[in-house]
Amino acid sequence: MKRKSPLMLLIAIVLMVACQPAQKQETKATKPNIVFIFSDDHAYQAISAYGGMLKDYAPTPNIDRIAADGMLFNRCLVTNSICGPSRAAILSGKYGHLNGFVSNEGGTRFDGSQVTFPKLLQQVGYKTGIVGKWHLGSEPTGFDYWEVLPGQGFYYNPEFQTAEGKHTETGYVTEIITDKAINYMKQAQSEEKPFLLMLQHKAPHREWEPGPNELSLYKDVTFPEPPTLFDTYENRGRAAKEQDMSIEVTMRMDRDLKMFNAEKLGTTARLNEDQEKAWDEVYDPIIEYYNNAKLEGEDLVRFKYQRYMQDYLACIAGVDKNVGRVLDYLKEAGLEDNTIVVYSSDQGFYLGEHGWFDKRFMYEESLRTPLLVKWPHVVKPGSVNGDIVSNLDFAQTFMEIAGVENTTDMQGRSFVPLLKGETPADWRKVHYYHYYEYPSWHMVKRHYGIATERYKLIHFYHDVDEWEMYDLQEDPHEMNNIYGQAEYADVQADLHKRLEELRVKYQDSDELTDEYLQKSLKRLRHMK
Ligand code: SGN
Ligand code: CA
Repeated sequence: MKRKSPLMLLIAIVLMVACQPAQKQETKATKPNIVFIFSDDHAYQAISAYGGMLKDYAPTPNIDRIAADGMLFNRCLVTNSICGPSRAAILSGKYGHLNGFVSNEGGTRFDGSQVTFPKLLQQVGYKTGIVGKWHLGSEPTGFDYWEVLPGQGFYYNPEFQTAEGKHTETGYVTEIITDKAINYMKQAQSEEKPFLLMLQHKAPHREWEPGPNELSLYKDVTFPEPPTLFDTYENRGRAAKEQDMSIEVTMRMDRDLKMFNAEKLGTTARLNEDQEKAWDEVYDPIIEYYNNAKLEGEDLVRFKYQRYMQDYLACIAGVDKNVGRVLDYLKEAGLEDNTIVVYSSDQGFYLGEHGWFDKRFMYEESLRTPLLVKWPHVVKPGSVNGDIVSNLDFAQTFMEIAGVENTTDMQGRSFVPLLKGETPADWRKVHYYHYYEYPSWHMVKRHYGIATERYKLIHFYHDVDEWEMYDLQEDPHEMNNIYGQAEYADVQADLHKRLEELRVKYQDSDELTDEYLQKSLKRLRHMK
């Protein structure tokens, strides 16, 4: 056998050593990590970077850091304001009528065999991971690591599901999810691969159970009331009048507001002895006050609103603190420069506007979701964008960032140009929406519609056949349905035309809707 000369060997070794790290360096330098932090039911009204009346009462300094270092989107609109459908749209880049997931209820399971953006990122060398709320029925696909909450998940001592099965952990869900996310990033960094992390919180979803460190944070704070807290739904149709999501009627004194007179109900019953002791120290005096006060009418609604805000915003304080932990970790680990951080929520939420909690309606508070993006050296710090973007765009945006050539039939559009401060001339000026889940929780009637920068046209088509139209410039709180008013006839005709165009563009139709109503929604129950 012919032996290699020592010189040749040396050259070979030098070449190997010189080339390998350079290659890795290049992958790392050209492919940024993506950290997608996603919470459940986080209203933009409860993020101080968005301004608004709660900003000084319940600030979110860590989420605000993302806006200060990056871009805040003022009009990110969802395709369907409800959990599973939002998540399915994000993964697939398609509306529910095409990805098959139109409703949380009715036994729908996300078809994990379809194309999703995490699968495409894997193909270009990304490590992909998801931890936290999933809520899509089937097991996650397209992830190298997944550890999710079964169903809605629990706040205290949550269960997690992995490919191996379920296990329970002790502690508070927002903190545990963050611990797991940081561990995942450590692991990914040691593998020297660019990574995608989907860090999906349960908080601040109903029943709004604050963590041990935030339990007493707002207990003595009185929050300002929204001007529409006592809305009577005049000048609107039956959908707004017949919903079941009001603070007055629907919100439960015990499970939602924790005014338990006997043993704890619902998920609060999961507290262990120590957790319960800390809990009772905070809630017992409030329960005592409530029992003595014998509140009625508007006073009772006001009390409920304050209780709701105290708990909801305390859950968010926990999320915010843990967002801070992630940002700090990225910095300490030297990952900050090459990591994009996105903060968003599955939809918006009512914080007493129109007298409501929950979401579902195409009205502004639930149609709009927060979106903040930090991308060092690309996004100008402190920038604000007012273009219409959507959760439908997230997949293609992440694909462009990761360098995936888009050969899919996804329905969104990458907003990377917007992040670079250059809105294309043909960027969308109108957004299409479709909500299906009725009859079901909160009894919001099925509707579809469009939103432009200034107007909305909405068709409630089931149970009723009613149109609503709003002029957001004249009527930002959407209190006055102008559909059919003579002075808006031209605008109305134009909106109808654009609605039809979008239904064709996105391939939605009455026939498809009927098919879904018969198939996946026939088991929807009235759960009042
Ligand atoms: C639960 C809540 C509802 C909520 C749905 C959907 N009820 O059923 O208030 O609208 O989730 O929320 S609760 O009594 O269980 O709190 S979603 O975020 O998953 O879409
Ligand atoms: Ca949600």
